[in-house]
Amino acid sequence: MMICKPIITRLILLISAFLSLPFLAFSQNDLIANIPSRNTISLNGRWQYIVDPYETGFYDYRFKERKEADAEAYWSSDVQVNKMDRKEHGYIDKYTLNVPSDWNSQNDRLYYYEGTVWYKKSFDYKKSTTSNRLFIYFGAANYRTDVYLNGKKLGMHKGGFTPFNLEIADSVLKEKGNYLVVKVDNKRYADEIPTLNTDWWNYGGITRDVKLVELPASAIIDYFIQLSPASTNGEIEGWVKLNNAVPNEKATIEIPELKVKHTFNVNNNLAEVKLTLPQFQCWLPENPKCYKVIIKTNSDRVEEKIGFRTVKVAGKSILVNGKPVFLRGISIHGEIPQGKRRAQSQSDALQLLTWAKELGCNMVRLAHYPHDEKMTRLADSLGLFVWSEIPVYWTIDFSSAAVLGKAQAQLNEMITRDHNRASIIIWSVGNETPVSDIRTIFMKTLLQTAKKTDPSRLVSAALEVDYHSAENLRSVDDPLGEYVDVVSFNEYLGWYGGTPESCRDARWSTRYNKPLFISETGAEALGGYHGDAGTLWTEEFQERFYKEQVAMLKRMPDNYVGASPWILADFRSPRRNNPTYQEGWNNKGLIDQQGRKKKAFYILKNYYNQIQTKN
Ligand code: GCB
Repeated sequence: MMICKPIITRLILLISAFLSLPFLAFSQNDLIANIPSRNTISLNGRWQYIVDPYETGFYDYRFKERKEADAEAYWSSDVQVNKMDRKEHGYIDKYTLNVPSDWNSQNDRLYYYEGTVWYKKSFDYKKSTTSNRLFIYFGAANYRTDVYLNGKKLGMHKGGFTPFNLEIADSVLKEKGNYLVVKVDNKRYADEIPTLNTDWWNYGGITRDVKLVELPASAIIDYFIQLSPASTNGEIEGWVKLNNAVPNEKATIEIPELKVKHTFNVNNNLAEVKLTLPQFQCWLPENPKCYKVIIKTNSDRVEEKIGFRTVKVAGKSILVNGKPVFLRGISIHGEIPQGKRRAQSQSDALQLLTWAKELGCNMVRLAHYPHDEKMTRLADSLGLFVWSEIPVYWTIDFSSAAVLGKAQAQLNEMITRDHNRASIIIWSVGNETPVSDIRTIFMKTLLQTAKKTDPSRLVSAALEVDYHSAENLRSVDDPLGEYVDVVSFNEYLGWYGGTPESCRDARWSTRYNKPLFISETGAEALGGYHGDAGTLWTEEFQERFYKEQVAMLKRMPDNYVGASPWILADFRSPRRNNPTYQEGWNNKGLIDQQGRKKKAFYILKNYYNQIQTKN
């Protein structure tokens, strides 16, 4: 009997969905949580580099992967010892790049580059105690990263927006002159995440911090200290995960300001945490109260500030701390338009989130991939709800179990890094994925993985809308609606189809009895280009678009819980090639390429101010 391929694929996906486990692991070690609270040595700064479009440092002339000891591999020493040593690679100070940063914005030769760049850094390191373990930690590097120390491979990671750490064995480490080489490759592939096609620039490089991290032999690897979703009275249900726990180990949680101190037994490297907070202030955007929480074992100690709040869906509302909230949001790319570059620093995060605050937001949708950890930590302290997303964008290969594994790996890394952030209320598993049975199984699996990994938050995905012309009705019918907590959709009525005035009689609904969120809407305007509101690309046209949208938003059905229009600031996109008004930019920003506010900024701000005053 012939079994057709789609059935086999569906079966594989179903089994993996059932197991809800990644098929392949893409980072070799468990992620270490809360790096800022660890003993670290920064490796940021200038790194020497080699641009290697043919990957000569990785493959030999037969295009076979080079052996570890191959002297021509770019992880091997570039030092010429004898005058007859032929070295066809070398790291010199004439060629250096800043880390963290994308490479495209640092050098004109790399503006459009997609491929391999080798980075090299030397460092000295003396262990303080012999029992300490040492790791190298990358906040993110896009997309595939291969790490070598003193000619030995430490590991490989895939995924351009999530952190990873690799252990450095004592046998590899030297006190002086460690030779660290990192191969970063940002080529796009059909079976990666994101895939070949996106509407944002594929910035390459080591885009986030690099650090050496010291851990004791028996260490706290991760912990989850959150109110249980059902909590009405400060009940915390969580866990502390250890690595190499000693027999009879115990984990203590302390919150000094609340005079909380509880100790829990550790079994199989895990302590289950159950405690009730005495009277405390809930975290909310209006009062982003965070408490210092100390997690201790006999040999390890970490601390950080954690806010406590509940979030759940009840009927058509999102309830935070038991009360309905309306999300005055904005979508954000991790880019600084004035620098034509990725956002990478604390001041970049402050710039983006301050703009969102000025707009009157209480929520940001961090699109379309996990942003720098500095963003989510700052959202905690500034008081902004966060939607955080993995780059399952458009036409991923939904029929592949291996691709599902890659998506799950990124999802796990995103959640692990940020599952103690009060600001994050929604994990999103993707954006505008085309409806099909196989896609729905794939996405449903991701939603279930997110829920299983973190039951304390909502799950969603940005969906598309169906148009029923007979009733002039636009509705979200996507079968994935059944599995999300919040039905979110992107609509561009008046930009992609219709005129802004089409909004006047547009009706919206969903067949799911759930909260309805507009994850995108927007129109382009070239900053500083003025004319009448009937001329496309002018700020006046964008302003007209927003006026009509806002009037429509005021008439949305009663399950409408908010919006995150597209987008805070203009961003680079290779798909936007109008030679006069785009030139490689998506100009739907409310803030332009120079960082100036466009006219439409004030229309949305006004709407948000009105809602705020009404509430
Ligand atoms: C969308 C996508 C977003 C695009 C935007 C646009 O629906 O989700 O990534 O950039 O539209 O500008 O067309």
